[in-house]
Amino acid sequence: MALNQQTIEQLAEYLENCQLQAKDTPKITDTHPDMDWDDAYAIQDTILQRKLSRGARVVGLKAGLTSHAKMRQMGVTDPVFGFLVDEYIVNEGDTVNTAELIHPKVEPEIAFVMKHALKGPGCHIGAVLAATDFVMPGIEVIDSRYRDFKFDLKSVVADNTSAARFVVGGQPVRPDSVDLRTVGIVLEKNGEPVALGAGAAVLGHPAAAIAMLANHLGRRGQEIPAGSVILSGGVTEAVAVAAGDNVTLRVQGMGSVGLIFA
Ligand code: 0L1
Ligand code: MG
Repeated sequence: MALNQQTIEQLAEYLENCQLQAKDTPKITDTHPDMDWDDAYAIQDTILQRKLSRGARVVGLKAGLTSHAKMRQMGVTDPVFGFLVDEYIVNEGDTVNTAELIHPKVEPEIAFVMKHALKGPGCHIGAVLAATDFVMPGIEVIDSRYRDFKFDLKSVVADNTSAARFVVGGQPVRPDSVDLRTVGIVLEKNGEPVALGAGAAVLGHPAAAIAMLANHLGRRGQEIPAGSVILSGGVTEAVAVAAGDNVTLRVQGMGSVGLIFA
């Protein structure tokens, strides 16, 4: 690690305050160019510890930047991983208060809910499907704390991969009842389709993102707990939203899920 413990704690407090106060910042590698991957995940872990100490509960995990469309949009080449806590949950059809966010965007995702724990290394798509209880449509609301979404991957990891809100819903289905590669998705904003795609846009198969997450955690001595909800990453590029917008995600054979922004 390149940063000392005090700097990691200061950066975690700073970034979490940016989230809680909805204020943006230049990316933290501008002032800490030597920050390494362990530092980045240590800052993310410290943000999680801060939330847990105030009574938050971990409800799941997320993989981000898992489609070429997203990677191209953000000018990066690798997936990243983050946590989901209860303060990010929005119920189906509920309203998201944009005053609590900086510059929200929505991502259409396939969410996995795990029946069994999953531990890497060596985790593959088959192991993911065997451990999955059901899959369902999910919309992630991302809100990078970095000004104009200008960042590098380490800064994004430290910022818990821009996680802000998410909703899951629609019609959950067993993973063996659907071909997650060919399943079609339509994201609508204010009744108009704004992004279209198929599951294979996510690393060839959305379960591959979950396997990557399990292998990433395995290298850190951690696992995906049973019961977790996991967002496998945006199928398309992210779409900016503002107060007054409503967003619906339709996933073939899995119904739809929606959110309103006020
Ligand atoms: O969930 C995601 O794919 C977002 C990862 C972080 C990058 C961004 O803010 O777009
Ligand atoms: Mg996402």
